Amino acid sequence: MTFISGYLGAGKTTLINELLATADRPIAVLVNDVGAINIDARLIRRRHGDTIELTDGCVCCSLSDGFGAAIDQIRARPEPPDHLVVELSGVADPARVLPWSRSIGFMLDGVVTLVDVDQLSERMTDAIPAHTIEAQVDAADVVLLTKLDLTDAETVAAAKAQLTALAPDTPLLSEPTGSAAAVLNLGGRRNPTFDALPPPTLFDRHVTERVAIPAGTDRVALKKLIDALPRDVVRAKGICVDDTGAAWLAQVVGRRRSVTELPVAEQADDEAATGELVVIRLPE
Ligand SMILES: Nc1nc2c(ncn2[C@@H]2O[C@H](COP(=O)(O)OP(=O)(O)OP(=O)(O)O)[C@@H](O)[C@H]2O)c(=O)[nH]1
Ligand SMILES: [Mg+2]
Ligand SMILES: [Zn+2]
Repeated sequence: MTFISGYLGAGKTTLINELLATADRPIAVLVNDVGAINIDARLIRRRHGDTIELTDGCVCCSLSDGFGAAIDQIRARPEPPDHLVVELSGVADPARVLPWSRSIGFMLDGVVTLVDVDQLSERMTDAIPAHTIEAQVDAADVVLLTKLDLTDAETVAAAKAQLTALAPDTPLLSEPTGSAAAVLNLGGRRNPTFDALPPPTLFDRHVTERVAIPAGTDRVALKKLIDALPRDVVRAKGICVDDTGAAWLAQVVGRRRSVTELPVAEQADDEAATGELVVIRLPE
């Protein structure tokens, strides 16, 4: 079992899709998305059938029954996968889910924490994301730096210094290619202790909202909609289908806001996953 952790929008789903594209053996994926709609499960499932979702809450705070049931379901398969990759929610503390890796039939391969170097310094100025990121880095066997293409060498060096100060003995990976291969088969936990469970109270303090995307919204209108979201929004995502049948994916990660087309061939038929933005803010 491999846990992929990292703050909201750090690039977890992107990494898992990369990893599945190059996998040479059966991998099952369990995806926890805090919103009421599991956009990530959809984005993974359209390329890879074997995806289980945990939706509407954080697995480390409130969805542990669901996690247990998913593990039972995977174990009971006639041909169980070689590897289970778990995408934790962006607000999860990996230390709170580690004990699940001792479920019968599983062993822990490692905790990989992604850090968006492009927005690390902004995130660390607010106590809620800062505590979340610190806990995630603290629990990591490996820290993978992401968004290297969006930033400069100076920012990367500052991020590395900040992360090294938080976790001096944890390897930092900053290779833009081959990351997927580098994060599986860590061969067990670097530090095999399972500390007492930290309290959940620190983590799930983000505010999650749903914003309807009006029928007929096209690319331009969707971009306008996300550009109008308040600046305290740390994460938003959603899919809509316009009048021509084209599907658009909106992605907000802090100050970065984009709309991209979902290729028709990759469109799932689950209508339920469209027409709404999941918006996550910090409390006032
Ligand atoms: N430029 C750039 N964009 C990236 C990189 N990794 C991820 N992204 C983009 O960042 C946005 C968020 O990526 P996701 O993979 O959905 O992030 P996540 O950690 O799964 O997000 P949550 O599950 O919502 O916490 C998307 O628009 C990605 O295309 C990267 O290395 N470089
Ligand atoms: Mg994701
Ligand atoms: Zn949680």
